[in-house]
Amino acid sequence: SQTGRTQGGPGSGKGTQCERIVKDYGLTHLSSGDLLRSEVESGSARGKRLKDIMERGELVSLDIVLELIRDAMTNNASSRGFLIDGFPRELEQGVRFEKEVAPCQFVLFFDVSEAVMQQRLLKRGETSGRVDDNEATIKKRFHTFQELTKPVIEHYRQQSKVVQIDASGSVDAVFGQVKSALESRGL
Ligand code: UP5
Ligand code: MG
Repeated sequence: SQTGRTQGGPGSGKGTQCERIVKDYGLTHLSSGDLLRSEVESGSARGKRLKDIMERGELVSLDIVLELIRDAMTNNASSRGFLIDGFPRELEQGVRFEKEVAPCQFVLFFDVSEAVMQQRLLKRGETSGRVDDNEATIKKRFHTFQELTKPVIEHYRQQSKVVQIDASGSVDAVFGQVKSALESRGL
């Protein structure tokens, strides 16, 4: 089955676009961030440690995320394809995931300025209850994205797997670009 990825900074609109994609293309959406947040909500001791890491805008260890995604894929084994959202966050994660779980066929990269991302996240923070939608953590998330995740996008760009999307417009405008990208890949 197909496995695509979404990439982009915090608040670039990955989750929002994934919801639209899933409706039209029948792929299974797996967000590593959402999987981590449900682990936190479970109230387990591990969840508590994860919450602290996410509150600092840092990355959760590779083994935990790998296991969560692998389990979610196993639970949806009959899917026609997976859209793995916001993952891998760093190179080593990507290399191991492709070797141990599934290769990556394409990457949708949602590109938008930090100013716009910050504005979106602060607005969401008014109601989301997310521990990381505040100015201090947003700054750290931007830093983590630049330092660790940008190189992942470059890695896939060298393999001609990246479709860069201007994610500054409306949800509909961005989805228009997503559709052309997916259709050009035969989806
Ligand atoms: N919005 C969306 N699109 C819009 C548009 N075109 N115009 C106007 N508004 C738009 O959108 C964010 C907000 O913007 C929403 O309110 C939306 O309505 C609005 P969303 O679609 O949620 O953006 P997304 O890119 O998905 O942002 P997200 O909050 O998911 O950012 P992150 O990538 O930082 O969050 P994630 O959940 O992936 O990770 C959280 C933390 O978990 C990380 O910081 C890290 O600590 C940990 N983590 C790992 O360690 N490893 C992982 O693999 C994953 C996460
Ligand atoms: Mg998201």
